[in-house]
Amino acid sequence: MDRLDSLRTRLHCVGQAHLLEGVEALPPGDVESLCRRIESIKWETLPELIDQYVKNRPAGATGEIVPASCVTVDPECVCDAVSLVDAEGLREQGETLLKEGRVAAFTVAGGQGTRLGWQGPKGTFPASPVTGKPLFRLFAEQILAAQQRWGHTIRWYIMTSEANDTQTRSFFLDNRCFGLDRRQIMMFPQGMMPAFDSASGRVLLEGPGRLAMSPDGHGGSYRALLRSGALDQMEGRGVEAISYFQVDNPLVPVLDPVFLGLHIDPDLSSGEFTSKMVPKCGPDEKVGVFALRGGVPGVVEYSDLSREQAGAVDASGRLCFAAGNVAMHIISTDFARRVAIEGEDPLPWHRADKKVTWHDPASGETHVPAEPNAVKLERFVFDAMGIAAKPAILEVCRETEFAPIKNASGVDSAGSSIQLQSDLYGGWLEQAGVSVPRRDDGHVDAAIEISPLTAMSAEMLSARGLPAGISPGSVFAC
Ligand code: UD2
Repeated sequence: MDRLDSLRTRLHCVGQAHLLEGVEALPPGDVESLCRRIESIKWETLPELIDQYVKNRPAGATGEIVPASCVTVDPECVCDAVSLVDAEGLREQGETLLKEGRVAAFTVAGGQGTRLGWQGPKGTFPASPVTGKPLFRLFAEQILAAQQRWGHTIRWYIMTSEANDTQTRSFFLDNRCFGLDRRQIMMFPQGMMPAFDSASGRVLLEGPGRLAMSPDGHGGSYRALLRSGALDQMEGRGVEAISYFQVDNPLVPVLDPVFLGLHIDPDLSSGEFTSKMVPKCGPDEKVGVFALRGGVPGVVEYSDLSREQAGAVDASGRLCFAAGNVAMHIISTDFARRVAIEGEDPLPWHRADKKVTWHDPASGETHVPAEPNAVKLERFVFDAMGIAAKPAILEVCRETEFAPIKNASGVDSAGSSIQLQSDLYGGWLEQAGVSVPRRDDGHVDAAIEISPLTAMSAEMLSARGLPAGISPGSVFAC
């Protein structure tokens, strides 16, 4: 009873006493998990957050925005905002990091994947064009290939969430970790945040004794890396650079030596936070863009760009705000630790208005809202860019690195991703002398898949054992 009384007092002080209403009627197991959940939340910090982000809409960021400067290794991509750097020099530096085991792979896989409508962790989604390999297997094969190439074990960290942690672990065990050593993989769940009633700021219950909670955004990864002991483990094993990527992109280069080389080049970067971008394919593409706001670098979400800003072009006709965020970053372990512990709130929260089914403890009724009734708060990983002394941004080629699977159909769906993967691998086969069928629109007219264990680039694909040609509408995997 002491425990409940002390929680009641704590909640009362912050206007959330309703959460323990009717608690006496709950089975003891439910009371225990409710208490544990309540104890996991820093209630003292909530009134200010609720005032700032829930009851009031945070004022939009102020300050003029200007395009961020980027670098490229492709002379054809050079323009006012993008300058040329030497690929070979950077590759050599990055390869040294890989050979010395100073890099870890890090996948953020805690999201709920609601847009895709897949029942299960997104990483279990069958993503490759011919054999339907799940996203996690595709990343694992890249890690295996990288280990063979650079001769060092590469540790893989995966951030899950409460909702998918158990399923994700079982999937890896059922698949024997896709050939990796179980000990080189570490999974940890990210933090959770309560959902708030938009009008009152009260934390919502999703059912009797159960708070409505959701993951705290990929920006929660800094704290999750620290709390889970992942950062300590990395540093103990000499890892200095974290290669961060999202779970939704089957083409992501998990470990890119040129990108790593840029990150540690003292002339080009402070070695804290380095990002990749691809030029937006049009003003309406729904990706955030790298920009400086009031002189501070960061990502401006597409929804925060005005129509004029999104459509503005420079003298050469190129979009001014073109640097699309593909969510690939290199983060140093030192920097991640600093962001995780710096002050109370080093990163801002972002508000999302959502429909959340809620239980009223006073009436015992459950309400299913027709309109958004709740606010969820998330942090974004790239907001730490503004804390880095000199973040660098590398322009890369969309066709070789970006084919995300986010939606059930249309743009950024499994269908569009499979076409993009086939287009890329078809191009590799053509470079190796294979005749590949193409439709009038230029897309490859076949499903083609090349495992990272066979080749990680066109140059690494040997013509030996390849067919002379592929028939239209057929499938080919190697
Ligand atoms: C993200 C970027 C967008 C663009 C795009 C490129 C944000 C806010 N926007 O949009 O600018 O670059 O990607 O593909 O990032 N995740 C977690 N925990 C969470 C929330 C997300 O692990 O609490 C993971 C999720 O599993 C996924 C990734 O973060 O791997 C992206 O999350 P998203 O789907 O919310 O972001 P998206 O695709 O709208």
